[in-house]
Amino acid sequence: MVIRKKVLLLGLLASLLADLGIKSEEEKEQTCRLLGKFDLNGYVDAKNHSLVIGGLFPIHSRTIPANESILETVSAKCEGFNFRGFRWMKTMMHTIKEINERKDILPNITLGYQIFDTCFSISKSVEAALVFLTGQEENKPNFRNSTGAYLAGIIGAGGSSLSIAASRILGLYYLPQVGYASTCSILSDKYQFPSYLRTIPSDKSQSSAMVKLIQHFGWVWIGTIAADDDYGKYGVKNLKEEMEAVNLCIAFSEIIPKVYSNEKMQQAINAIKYSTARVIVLYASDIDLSPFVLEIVYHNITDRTWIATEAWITSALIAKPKYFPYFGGTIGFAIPRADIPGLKEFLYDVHPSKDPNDVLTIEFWQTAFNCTWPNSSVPYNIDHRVNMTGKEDRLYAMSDKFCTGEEKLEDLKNTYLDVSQLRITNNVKQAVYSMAYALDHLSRCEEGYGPYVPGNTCAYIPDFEPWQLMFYLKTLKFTTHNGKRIEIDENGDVFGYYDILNWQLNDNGEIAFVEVGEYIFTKSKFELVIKENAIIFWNTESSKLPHSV
Ligand code: TCR
Repeated sequence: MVIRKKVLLLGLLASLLADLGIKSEEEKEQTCRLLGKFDLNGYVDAKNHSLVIGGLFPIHSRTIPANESILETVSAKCEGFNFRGFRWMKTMMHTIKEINERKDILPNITLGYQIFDTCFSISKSVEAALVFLTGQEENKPNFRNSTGAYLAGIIGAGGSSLSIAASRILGLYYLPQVGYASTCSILSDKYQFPSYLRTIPSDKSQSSAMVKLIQHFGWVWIGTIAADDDYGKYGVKNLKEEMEAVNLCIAFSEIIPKVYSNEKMQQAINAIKYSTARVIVLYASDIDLSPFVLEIVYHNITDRTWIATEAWITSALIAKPKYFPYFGGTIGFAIPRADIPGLKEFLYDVHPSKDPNDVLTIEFWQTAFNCTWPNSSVPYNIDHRVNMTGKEDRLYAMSDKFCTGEEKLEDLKNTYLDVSQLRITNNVKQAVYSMAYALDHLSRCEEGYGPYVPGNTCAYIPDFEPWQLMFYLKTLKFTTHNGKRIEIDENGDVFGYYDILNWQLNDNGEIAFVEVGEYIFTKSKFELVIKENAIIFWNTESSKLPHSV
């Protein structure tokens, strides 16, 4: 495995001009500097493989606003190590390893990977999409073959806005992209996103489920808070349309800013404070939600019932006992949980001494154990947002203690190692499997009986065209390791079900996600069931079901 610390890439334009021999060396140099360089962290394992699968994961939570000259660097640095994203990424590696060991899928081919950190940002996702397509060598755009192995397709990216941005570029080439967490309804539009598919249901289903939940409990007036991105905005838009259709009312509709703005944040807080609506839908990823949660605590806003989307319902960032007075009783949706055999051992197999260039593992270790790895250049816990809000409770305290390498992962209570709530993680696994099954089907094609007309021809590994693989992905059906069916429809979508979870405090003082019902949806059936004997915790003064009028 090669750890790709810095990917240097000239802009596509510069490369093309240079290839055409239009510029002198000096001019070329100038163009490079003007276009800047891409600086992506990630992992590549392409040697000895004919095919690689690309991956995009949010291993950091945000980019740092650059104050250097734009001519020097256009690629932002990142901060806020994201343990959950790190686990998702490792799951992709683990799944590829598993597939390579299997004799029944792609028996004569071993897959490699090329994975980048998106830092949960659109800019990094776009950079990565360009690198996937053009390669990393200066002046040499190398379509889909930049690692020396052919790129089959891409897994990711995490958030909808990132997948949308990447997809607009990848879609131009019809390069298959299988999402594991991007749920925005517009990604189903094949006119705009012809090569996007996913192993997670569209938010259209979740918004319908929410309306059913609201009706079930007899609430009428609902507040909504959305993240300032495609996920939040389209999610709330769908919800509003569905609510209006059944005569439910929106009391207020506010946005959580992406880049911290006290003014915008206070607008949202005031809406919550002064509205009589006691039930509020929060449509946001957990990463975007944490500054908002701190505001709720700061303003001591209690006696509200929050309806959670699947993006934060089981998030360790939000589900902390100290937030329980404010967020206890939260009710919402989660995609099904799964166990993944062998993953735990794979996750534990991580140590910074294995490779001094593995900056992500070093940062993982430093952040997890609150220490500094000796002689490493990896910055420890820089956090610019803390200084901006003044309210952030730091995730980890600063420490000038050195790491010894003897720290024990077993002693750690950390999201990365928590395999009790594998939901998106399982989607990552299934996304990788989708790609592998499609490749497997492609590889089993018999000339003369193939799918492409005229001539019923076949495509061959490794140098097939992206659309030839899309053909197999678009109609893919398979059974997962835990016996679930995955059937991708013509829009790249899947059906499934949500668990309905309620936040309660268990005897150990931890937050328990108690299953109180489920929402099942297939082509013909949409059904919400709240268990008859379910005991739901409501965070109201009377502990009774809240009214929201
Ligand atoms: N769709 C969100 C992102 C997201 C997410 C998550 C992020 C979902 N679930 C869990 C972190 C953890 C669902 C989007 O932007 O589409």
